[in-house]
Amino acid sequence: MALHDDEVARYQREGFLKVPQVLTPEEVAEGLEEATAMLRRQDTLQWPSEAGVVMDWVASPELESRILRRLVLHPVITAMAERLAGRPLRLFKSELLRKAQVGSAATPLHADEGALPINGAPVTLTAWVALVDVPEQRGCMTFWPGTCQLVLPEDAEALDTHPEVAFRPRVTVPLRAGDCTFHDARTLHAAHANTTEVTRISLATVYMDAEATFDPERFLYSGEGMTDPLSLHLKSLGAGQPLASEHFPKLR
Ligand SMILES: O=C(O)CCC(=O)C(=O)O
Repeated sequence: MALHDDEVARYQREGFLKVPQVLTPEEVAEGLEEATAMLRRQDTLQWPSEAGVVMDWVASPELESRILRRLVLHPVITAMAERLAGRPLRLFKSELLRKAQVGSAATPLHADEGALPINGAPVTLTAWVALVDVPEQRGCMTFWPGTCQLVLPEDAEALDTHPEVAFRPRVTVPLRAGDCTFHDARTLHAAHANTTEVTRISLATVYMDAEATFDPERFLYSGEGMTDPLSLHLKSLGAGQPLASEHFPKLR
């Protein structure tokens, strides 16, 4: 399964792309079973908001699970990521996301770039893979096409008050289990709350330019007591150091 040139051109213009059925039904079933067990068993990190918990997640699930590692470094998904980026990439991080049924909060409008401690990286992108069906009412994502080309303030919480964003068209992208969206780290996106009886489970993996280096200024986690393996490793790095250790394997 490969991307067409017009899909790559659309991604470069709009900053996001939906690709149906990047996973087979068997991969979805196996991944969902593993993900469900992991989310039940492990402590999770949380994104709180005034309206409630946006979602919670297991950081770097690929370190604990051979099955999820296969999805994080899935040959079809990583080949598409490199095609969209137009350059060699490394894994930066992966998160196993859960948006709880009834009672979760919407994911606020934001772009990822300001929260990623990566510089020297012309390209950073996320593959967001649905492990259950994600219609609008289960919290599918909405993207603001072309915002990857805008220079916007870093304050994500304030972005929706900016008219240049408020009056731009947006695209809401429901996904079937096994579908994937790719989005550029500068593309504005958000997601609805999950108002269904089914938990939204997905795997979001961030890939970065193979030459990327560490930018501690953007390391939001530092000093916040984060103890997951990736955060501990990042805390050991100096400014400008290449993100090239075994934590960040090249995709090929
Ligand atoms: O899953 C969500 O609701 C938001 C995910 C997100 O912001 C991301 O993957 O960059």
